[in-house]
Amino acid sequence: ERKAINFDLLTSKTIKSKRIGLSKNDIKDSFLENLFFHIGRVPKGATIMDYYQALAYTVRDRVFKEFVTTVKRISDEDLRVVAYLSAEYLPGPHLANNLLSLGITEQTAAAMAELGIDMEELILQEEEPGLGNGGLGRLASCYLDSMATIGIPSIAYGIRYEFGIFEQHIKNGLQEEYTDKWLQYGNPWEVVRSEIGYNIMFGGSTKHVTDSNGNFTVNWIPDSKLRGTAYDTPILGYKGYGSILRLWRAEAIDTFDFSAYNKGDYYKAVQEKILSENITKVLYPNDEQETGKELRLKQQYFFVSCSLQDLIRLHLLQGRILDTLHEKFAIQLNDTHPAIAVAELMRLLVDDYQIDWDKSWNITQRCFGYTNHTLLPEALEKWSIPLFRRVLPRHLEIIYEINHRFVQELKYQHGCSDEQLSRMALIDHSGEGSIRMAHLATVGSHKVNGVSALHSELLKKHVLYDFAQLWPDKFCNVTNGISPRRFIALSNPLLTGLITETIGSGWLTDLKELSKLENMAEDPTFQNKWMAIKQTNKASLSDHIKLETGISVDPSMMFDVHVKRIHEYKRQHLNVLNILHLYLQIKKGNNKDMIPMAFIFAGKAAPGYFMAKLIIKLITAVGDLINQDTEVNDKLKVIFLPDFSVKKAQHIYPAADLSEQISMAGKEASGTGNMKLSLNGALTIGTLDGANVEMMEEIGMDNFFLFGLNAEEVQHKKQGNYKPGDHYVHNLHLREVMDFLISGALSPENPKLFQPIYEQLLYDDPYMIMADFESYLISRAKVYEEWGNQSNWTKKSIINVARMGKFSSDRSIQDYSSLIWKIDSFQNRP
Ligand code: CRA
Repeated sequence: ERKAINFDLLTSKTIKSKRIGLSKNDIKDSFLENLFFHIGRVPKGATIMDYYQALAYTVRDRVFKEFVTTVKRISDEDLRVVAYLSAEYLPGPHLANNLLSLGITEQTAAAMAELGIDMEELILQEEEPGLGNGGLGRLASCYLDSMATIGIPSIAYGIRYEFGIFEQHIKNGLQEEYTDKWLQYGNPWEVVRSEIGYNIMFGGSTKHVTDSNGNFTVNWIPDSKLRGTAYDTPILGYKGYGSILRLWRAEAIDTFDFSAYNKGDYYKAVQEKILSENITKVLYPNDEQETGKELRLKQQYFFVSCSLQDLIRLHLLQGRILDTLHEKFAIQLNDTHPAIAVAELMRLLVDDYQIDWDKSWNITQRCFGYTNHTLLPEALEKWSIPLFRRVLPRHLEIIYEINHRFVQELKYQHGCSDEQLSRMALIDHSGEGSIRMAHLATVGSHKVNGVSALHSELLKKHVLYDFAQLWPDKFCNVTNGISPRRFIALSNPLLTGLITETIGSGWLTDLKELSKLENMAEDPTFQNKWMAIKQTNKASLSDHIKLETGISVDPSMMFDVHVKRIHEYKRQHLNVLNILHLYLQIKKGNNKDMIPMAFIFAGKAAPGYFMAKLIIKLITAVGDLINQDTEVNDKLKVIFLPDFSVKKAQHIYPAADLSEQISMAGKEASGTGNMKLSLNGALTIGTLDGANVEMMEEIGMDNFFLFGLNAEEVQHKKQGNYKPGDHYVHNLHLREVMDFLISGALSPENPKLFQPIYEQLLYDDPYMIMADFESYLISRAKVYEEWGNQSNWTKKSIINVARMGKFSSDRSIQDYSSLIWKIDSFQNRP
């Protein structure tokens, strides 16, 4: 219990003080002060990293001021708050983004310049927190940015992995993984809150007891305990409000086991500490692939329990009772990674706070919303029951109880058949038995949403069919979006400048305003400026490519960009088959009118994913063949940029001409790279998958290169008798390419290297590459034709940008707020 904080002390007086002032001189003074008092250096002896850190602290102080102001408002007005639970975040570098949000980029650069320091160089020093695998983690960070920008009271919870996503190196064309070192030089953006910590229990057994008054309670007697400590990173919205990213780190409760120490076993005494800290050591590097590992379950439970205990503390601190928890918090589950929250909240309410089951269940269901991000069967989380019992014995009992009541309801209220019951149950009884986390999340939430219109439909039709029949109103859609601050204002300052000069700056917080650019699409002067900017961005990427790979790329080539995680369903290998086709045409002399093209790939493969790693090797092998062949390399270049990250992505998107969004229809839940590239003026070649469908609706058929089977056709073909070999027989180009693939020419040292890809395509082809190849080539022919008329291409590029309004994450957050959270933004409040 502590006294109420006097916020006024923190805001009214200090805000005006120099300490956090926003003028050039204030920034300069703070910077020098931080360099001396925080880093312990004088300018003469300081390294560039010292300078970066001093500037980071200078900016962080100013961000905290906004955060404190927002917290005061939430507390004063007793507002409803979103708690976003996600096992992954990919915030990207903070410095430049915070400067942008504070609106102090210019004066800070000037302050640094007066000290003889190049601010851009400092910005490049920052190691980004790679606390996620791909789209899901980045989406969470875009949503945080939007909640803070619009002013949705929010707190985001996650895990402070000591090692984030691995660093990808390419050696001999193969991916090698190195540990990520994001905390190597400390992290100036976070504050450790040592006083905010919770005990977390694991294992052991439960004891059911009835006391002398006849009250029934359950005691969980764990066999280990550890402590989760909060690490806070303040988040600032664009010229907006504050939010917080609260990440939990696992620590031992007693840093030392004294009984062991006293017996002289020093090693054992330290061991517990080491084991405890293991929980938050490392991010599992799998994108949409469940591993079922014990440590992963522990990670999930650890951060969920810390977060829920924290919410309960905050709730009670405001002098409220737990019966109203759902009125004050909307808790969003980012996929099933935090779905154990349903059982944990029940445990906290029923066991720790002695609230009866029905009331607790009512609170629980009304608190949670669940977002599903994938239909891929290998990504749907299931926990084996023996493992679950070992780690979370009490939660297993609670899940059995939820399941029992649910099954009774299905049977007696809804008259469901035994078949339906076994399909819908939380427990899958096959084998050793397992818990279906998507079912737990669905039953325990009041709303379930998919991440694009198509995905939400398919969710209702397949994965959660029975649930959607039972509770049609529970299901809704919120199409993903991206932060225009990070993915154009920060990453593409030249284009941002041109747009703002043309239509004003309102578009950065109301992306629909981009539609005002439509008038300019055919204006030759505007087109020229537009093209010149793209050219400059391409030249800059080309320099970067040279630096990273040693390969020269002529910036006048068409930049054809395929950047995302490497996965068979995303079909990087379909792109490669086309490159080989072009190569073979050149070799045959059919290259008269060919457009010079640079194919740029980037993306990480899960370390244990054989096919994905082989696809990387295939891309680099094709690159080695083509980039050195003087007969070909003025027409084609193939680049694999290692270690894709938010930072790298920001460099690549602005330079793209063509965006490859070519997943097999029905597999990509939404995609967000598609939006980022289009917002930077790339035209898309893509299938009717995920959010591509809605993008095409907005952008128009004429400005989008569509190809391939749609989701229904894929489904139909799969149920029929699909024979990929038929395409091999009937399509000459495909045959040539496949024969070349297996010829050994790509890997003379190991001629059979690519046989697994070859055979899978020819005999199985689960991702319908053979079926879509011809259509892809036809669509590409249209790309070449359009590229031939640069003014027309530029017009389409402008139209693409002008019609991206819908895909701002601000719109997504508004949808979540009105459909699911029922929370008003500060902006809409008096
Ligand atoms: N891998 C989907 O595949 C989607 C993001 C964010 C993914 C993407 O199509 O854009 O989520 N799914 O919604 C996922 O992580 C666990 O499932 C992704 O990033």
